[in-house]
Amino acid sequence: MKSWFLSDLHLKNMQERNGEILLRFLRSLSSPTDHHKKLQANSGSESGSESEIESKPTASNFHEVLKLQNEKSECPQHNLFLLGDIFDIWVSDHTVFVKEYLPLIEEIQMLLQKNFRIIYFEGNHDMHIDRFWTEQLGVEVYDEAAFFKIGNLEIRAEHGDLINLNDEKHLRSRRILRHPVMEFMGHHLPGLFWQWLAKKYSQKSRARSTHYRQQNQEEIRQMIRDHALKSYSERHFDYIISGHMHVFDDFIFSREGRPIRSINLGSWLEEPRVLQITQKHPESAPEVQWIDPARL
Ligand SMILES: [Mn+2]
Repeated sequence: MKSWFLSDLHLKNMQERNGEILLRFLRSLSSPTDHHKKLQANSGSESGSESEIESKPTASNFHEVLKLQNEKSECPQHNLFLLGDIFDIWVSDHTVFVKEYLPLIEEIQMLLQKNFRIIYFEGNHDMHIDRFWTEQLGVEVYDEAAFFKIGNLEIRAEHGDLINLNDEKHLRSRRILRHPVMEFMGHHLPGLFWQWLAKKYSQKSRARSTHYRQQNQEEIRQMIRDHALKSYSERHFDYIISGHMHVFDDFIFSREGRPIRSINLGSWLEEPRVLQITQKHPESAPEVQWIDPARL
């Protein structure tokens, strides 16, 4: 069984580079055979020997996905975790979003048909999405941290917008946007209105937050780790995985002689990245890999 985690693509449309990279990645999950063929074709045209090709993490990943697909009875279900802010804006079930991101929706449907479990955490750019993603697609949607048992691992997953408790501006807007009145407006005001509103604010806030992140990388990393420790004291886990902060971090600390891993997925705006956790047998140690989906 494999589980993949990704977040913070902030896709404006499917034509942008990360949109294409995401589609290619999802296709590699739903039909690994085609990609395997393509890979073989590529290896023929490249000057590198087969062993060099084999040494690329993406290539070996394909072989494994392929193997797993062939042994379907042993791995009834893979998990895809979308940890929020996948889109620059998605509110409720408005047609404007469904149309804009249709190729992605179709890939998601394909994966669901192939018995993938898809879990979507709302971020601060995708809100009240269950009306489409759960009711029409069948994706599990969460708007706060949740725990998952994957093999022998206990995983806490969340978008991560509660990591920085000093960001009062964000916390206030989170409260407002999740208020029942706003939820009502989210469902009833036209999608075009939300798209317009998001465009209006996103450029300004992105420029500001990018600057802040560059200046405060170490401080942000510390926040991510502090949040992991605090969360662990509330309820134990093996991994905590989040996004939102746009600062990649993969850190292991130890509690009661047991390793605890704190991961922040960073953002595709800096670098496309997918976390893959492979559990060959329920009791075996998990294999953790970072996949560069741009190389698929
Ligand atoms: Mn966010």
